Amino acid sequence: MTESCIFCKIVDGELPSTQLYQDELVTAFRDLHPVAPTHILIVPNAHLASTNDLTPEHAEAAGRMLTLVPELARQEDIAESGYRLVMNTGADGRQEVPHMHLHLIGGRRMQHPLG
Ligand code: DGP
Repeated sequence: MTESCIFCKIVDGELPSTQLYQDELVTAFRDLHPVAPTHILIVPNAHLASTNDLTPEHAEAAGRMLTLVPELARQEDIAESGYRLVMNTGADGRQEVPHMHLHLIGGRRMQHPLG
């Protein structure tokens, strides 16, 4: 846990969130500023600033973040209609919170193309 990190605090329950899932590796909760009817953030419980910090030892947590997606998508009833997965990294990627996270966004038709 990094003391000042808001997502670490959410993982630890020190900050409130609408939590949808938690296990020993990952936590999923609703985004505070949703851009679509479904907007969920999936984070590793252990602090990683961004995808730049990923190493092979994080493979299980990173894999869990992805394999959780279809379960959440079915719960949100967007598995069939579709959704977008986004991971922003660094300034050019417009990452605002420096704890790696995967956005699961759905419930409306996305803009195309990316960018
Ligand atoms: P990004 O730009 O990829 O770093 O996205 C950060 C997201 O985190 C953004 O969509 C808003 C969300 N967010 C920021 N602070 C909080 C918070 O305190 N609680 C929750 N649930 N979401 C937050």
